Amino acid sequence: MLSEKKRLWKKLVWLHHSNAWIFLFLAVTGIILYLPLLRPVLTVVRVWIRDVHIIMGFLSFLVVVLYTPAFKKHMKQLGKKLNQKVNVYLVLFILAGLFSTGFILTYHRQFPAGWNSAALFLHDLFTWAGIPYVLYHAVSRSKWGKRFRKQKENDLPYLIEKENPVINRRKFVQIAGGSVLFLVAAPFIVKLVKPGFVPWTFTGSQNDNQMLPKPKAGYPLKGGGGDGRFRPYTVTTIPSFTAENWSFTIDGLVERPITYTWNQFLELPRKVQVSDFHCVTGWSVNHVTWEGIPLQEFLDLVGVREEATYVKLYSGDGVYTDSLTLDQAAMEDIMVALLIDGEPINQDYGGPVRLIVPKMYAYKSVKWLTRVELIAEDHVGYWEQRGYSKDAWI
Ligand SMILES: Nc1nc2c(c(=O)[nH]1)N[C@H]1C(S)=C(S)[C@@H](COP(=O)(O)O)O[C@H]1N2
Ligand SMILES: [Mo]
Repeated sequence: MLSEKKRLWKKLVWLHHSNAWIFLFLAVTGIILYLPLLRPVLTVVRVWIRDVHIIMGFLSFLVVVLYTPAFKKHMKQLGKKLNQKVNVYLVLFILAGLFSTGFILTYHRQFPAGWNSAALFLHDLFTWAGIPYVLYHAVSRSKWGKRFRKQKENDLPYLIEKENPVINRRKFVQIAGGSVLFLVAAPFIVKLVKPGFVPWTFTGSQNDNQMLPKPKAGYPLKGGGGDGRFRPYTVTTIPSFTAENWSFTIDGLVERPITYTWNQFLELPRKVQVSDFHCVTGWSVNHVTWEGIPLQEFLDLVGVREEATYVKLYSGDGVYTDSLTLDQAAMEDIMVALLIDGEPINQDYGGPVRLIVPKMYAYKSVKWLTRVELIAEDHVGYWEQRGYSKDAWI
């Protein structure tokens, strides 16, 4: 009887601690993916971190599925009271919330539109509720556990923990605390290495661009304003532009390459459209009103040569690029946008001028667009080189 109890408890302890480590790993990688401050510095490993996060999420789900029946049996054996169960059910609820929303985010192409945003919101919520709760659980149990164990020298859990040195709550708390501290400090450490990097400017909307005269909206706010919040992404420090140093070029395999100054660019006739904006990581902003020039109008103007099959899109940040086939580029809702919801596009949202490709994930929507080059062979874009699919269709 005792050995059966002991085996069960050992199994539980093992599952519990595996899950604690997996949870810590998920929390750290999740925060890394979330923190706007870290977006510009982790670009090389970002997709890799996301994939490992997803795999570990599935693994943790397995562990919980294994844990639950063993736990039930254990509770029965020890005749534990309900208040101790409530604790566990709360943890299971948080984990279930994280699993289900994580699953929807991973497979959001298979779910109805709008689910991804809701899932992301809840995933964030469960994370911010779950991490403090689990940390509290670990810390409080470690103090309480020490006292408790001294009193009950012949308590079975105590005996097994003593036998099994892998299980060390204090070590867990140390590593968890260390990771959180490290994540908080990371942007500032990066600042030491990359002097141009300003950690505290990546959270809000900022505008150091000096684009004068300011573009004025030529149309009323058709969409009524975007619904949702953009999460500003950049793989470099946010570039800033002035009317003097900014220009816009269409060249490559064309008959008449052209470069516009800011003043010339403002003279171009603009159109307005309302479209949804989807990031492949799960967030969306719906019915945004964009005002600008359809990409196709530039292509018609310069005369695309026969050898050209792709357009390569360059960001003025000097690093980010992407591409479209000529057929894709002909979609009439692809816009070289100047205004968002009736206002000039802010610097951190890609202003003065960004591309938008509403039918594709937003990594195609190159921010700070300054050059469109017609090329003969495919170009693999920045995120596509780092793991995003060439197929960006939503
Ligand atoms: N130059 C540049 N353009 C970019 C990116 C970037 O990092 N640099 N990120 C892309 C991705 S993945 C997304 S989701 C959107 C984000 O737009 P936002 O920063 O305005 O929210 O911009 C796209 N265009
Ligand atoms: Mo994105």
